[in-house]
Amino acid sequence: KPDNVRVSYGTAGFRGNASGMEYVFFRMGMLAALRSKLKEAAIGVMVTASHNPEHDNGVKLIDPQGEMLAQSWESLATALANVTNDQLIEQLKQIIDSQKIPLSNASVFIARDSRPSSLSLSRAVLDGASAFGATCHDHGLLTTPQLHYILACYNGGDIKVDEEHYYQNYASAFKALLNVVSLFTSPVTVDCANGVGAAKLTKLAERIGANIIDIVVYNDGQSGKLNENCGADYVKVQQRAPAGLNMEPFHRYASFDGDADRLIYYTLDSDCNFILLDGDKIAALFATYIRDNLKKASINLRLGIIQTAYANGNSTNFLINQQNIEIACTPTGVKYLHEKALTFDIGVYFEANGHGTITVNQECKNKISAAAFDPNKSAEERFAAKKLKLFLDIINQTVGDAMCDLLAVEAILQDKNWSVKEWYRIYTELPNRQAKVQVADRRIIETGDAERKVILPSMLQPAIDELVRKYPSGRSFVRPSGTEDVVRVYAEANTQENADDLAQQVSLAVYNIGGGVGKKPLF
Ligand code: NG1
Ligand code: ZN
Repeated sequence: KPDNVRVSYGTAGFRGNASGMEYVFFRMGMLAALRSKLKEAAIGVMVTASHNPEHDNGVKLIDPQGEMLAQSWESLATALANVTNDQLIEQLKQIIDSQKIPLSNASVFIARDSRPSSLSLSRAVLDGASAFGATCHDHGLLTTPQLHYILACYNGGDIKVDEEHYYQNYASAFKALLNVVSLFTSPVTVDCANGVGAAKLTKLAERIGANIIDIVVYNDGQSGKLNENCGADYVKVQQRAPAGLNMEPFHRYASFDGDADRLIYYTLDSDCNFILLDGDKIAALFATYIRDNLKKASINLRLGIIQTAYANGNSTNFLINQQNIEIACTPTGVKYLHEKALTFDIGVYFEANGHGTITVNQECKNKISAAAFDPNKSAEERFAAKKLKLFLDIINQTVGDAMCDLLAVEAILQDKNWSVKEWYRIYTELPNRQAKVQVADRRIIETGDAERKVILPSMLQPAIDELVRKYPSGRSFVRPSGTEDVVRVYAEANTQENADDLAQQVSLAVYNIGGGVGKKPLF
């Protein structure tokens, strides 16, 4: 472990430049083994830095049911990663004592994305876990959601589960739904960010069959660099297509990120304007589809959508005012969204960047399945219940899964006989802009109200409020990033010019009041 380096387990585990991080991966292997002993179940460790550049890497632990590591263990992970080599044994003893970890067996599932550094870093995890006598299952290259799925199935009793099982499960769920909805097959082009998703999506598409869904893989990693000028984050933040992609109006395009847990769609309109269909729009499509089928099936369940402050203001208006669907807002980070989603019978959660899924509790799933065969219901009601059941089977409930979400979007569009045009027209986004500001210490910025207001430094929120007032439909907020050493700025307004202007002004306020360093943010 290098001296004077501090790392912390953030919203997506540990992340940073891959070189010199081996000790973190080794120690997380050990921690995973301890957690496995405590939970008496297999624990997952994913080696990926998601949408970050190729030279970065990261590691996160996955709890037995495929959920994120319990928050109470994040601080243990941070403490273990930061002690010196001399203190390591003592720190491990402390964790073992304080958590009352039994001397039982341990089982650790490991997978990695396609970064050049991932193989050796996943070996460091294996070494750490083996040091505690854990039985290690190295699943090699997988998408993050595939590892979540395999782990949850294994701990649920299916000890033979493997990657192939994932494809068979979702391919048959998709085919079952398409058997009951009308068929139309225009191709969808998917930019896989030159990441692990390319090979995996190809396998899934093969299992479904080209006669049922025509998936064209773009950026398959054969030549381009991971996440460079491509991928979901690039397309969302830059609001433009991946480099080199030749687009045609109204064709469906989608992008994954580097570990395939994010999905966004885009197209061109008839004037060749770039149209983005982001996580908010996917959530709106899913939620309205579920709501409509619940209604048609006369099933009464509590449906909610969970967003973050990054959700476009017009998506929130559309869902609340036009669709009458319940909405909740949480801080950024999937763990918060997921937790909130579980408080509804059916929870649809998405970050605007395209990470999201649907949660349904088992009792509600049973209720929907039973309604599909209920002789007291009409044929229409039973049909809607059946479709809803089959639709929910396509969803990976453990975590946002770009491949499953892609199938779910495709299925809904087919069922509604919608082109991408009808979908993007459900509401029109307010123009928006994201920006980053470098400050000396981003931790001096504290936020509240699900990150929509700055609490400290106290001068900053009044300054933002004053700027926002100048722009029609203006809204802006700032927060310290959990994965990069920057303060993030978000702004939206009635025109793109105004949104850009507001983002610029708020960035300057952050720079001036929040201790900016380097060049003043000008764009
Ligand atoms: P930070 O860096 O905390 O903004 C980013 C995303 C999150 C989440 C994490 C984990 C934005 C604005 N933020 O977090 O939504 O996906 O990465 O990957 O997209
Ligand atoms: Zn990701």
